[in-house]
Amino acid sequence: MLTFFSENQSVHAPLRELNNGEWMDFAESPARVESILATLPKTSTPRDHGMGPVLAVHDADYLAFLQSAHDEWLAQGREGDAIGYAFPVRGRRPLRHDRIDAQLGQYGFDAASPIAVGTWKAAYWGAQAALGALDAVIAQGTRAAFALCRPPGHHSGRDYFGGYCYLNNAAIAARAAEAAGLGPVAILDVDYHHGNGTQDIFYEDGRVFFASIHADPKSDYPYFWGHADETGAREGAGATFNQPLPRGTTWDVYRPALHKALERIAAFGAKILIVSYGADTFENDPISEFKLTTKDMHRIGAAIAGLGLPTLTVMEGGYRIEALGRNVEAYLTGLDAG
Ligand code: SP5
Ligand code: ZN
Repeated sequence: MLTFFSENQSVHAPLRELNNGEWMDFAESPARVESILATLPKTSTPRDHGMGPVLAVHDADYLAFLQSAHDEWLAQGREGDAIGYAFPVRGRRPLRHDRIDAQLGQYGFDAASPIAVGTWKAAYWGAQAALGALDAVIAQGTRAAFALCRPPGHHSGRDYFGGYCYLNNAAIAARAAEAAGLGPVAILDVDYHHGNGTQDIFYEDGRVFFASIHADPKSDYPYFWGHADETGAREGAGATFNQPLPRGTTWDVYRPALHKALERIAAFGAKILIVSYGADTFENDPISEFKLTTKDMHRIGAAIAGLGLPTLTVMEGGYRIEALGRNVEAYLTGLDAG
């Protein structure tokens, strides 16, 4: 499988995150990439596609904030990683703030996604990895390609970060695919957590279908999105398909949901598929509660390949580092075997 990754992505290394009222080691660590790279034969460095494709998804003020946030944090006398702690209740009028804490609240939606010294550079190159993998699907006519995106992207919306995500790699690739005339695009999100950022970006867009299978937001992060009655709005009505599943989900519960999602994608008439792949559905994931095995990862890949669509996979979550490489490998092998 053609894989895209830039060493620049590893300069994002926050120290810790707030979890259940306590500090814990940052789960989305650079070691994740080492585990995955160890199982992949060879990776390509993406070329620089510039800011154009990023601006096609994200708000310009938000991008300016992301680029300067850590410098601003230091300039305002702080040390270490920038973390917000005050978030405006929805409906407050949008004020322009100079205070870094206010900006972190304005653009972030949780206290678990620090902005560290290398965050912008890593996020930028993570998005470039997605664009490089898309190039491979387009130009070289490859049926499947893999973008080893890190940091992940699916929790990031047009003008917000959260859930370890700063730029929405899947959405950036989807817009670029549309611009290249490859649409209609479908995005299938199989990370344990609901892809709220991706959903938001395409919620009123009927040309991009978004299907997600995830832990029920009644019990799990990100809580405020991902419920089954969120099905899209306006032109996007009917083009969002959420299947929340209970904690403890095993393959016998997951499989029918996956097939339903694939049926809907086929019925939509997608010509290209982007998969947001998270290995945090794994039975031993430290922050998640599904019970899928490494063998099930292979089955997910094979079922997706059954659609017969050109497929770009972007990496999202997965935090059991010792097993992460094997899980990604199993998924990609399944995708290749079809
Ligand atoms: C890309 C991605 O997978 N982001 C996930 C972000 C989750 N952040 C907060 C999760 C809180 C989980 N707390 C459970 C602790 C179990 N010991
Ligand atoms: Zn996740």
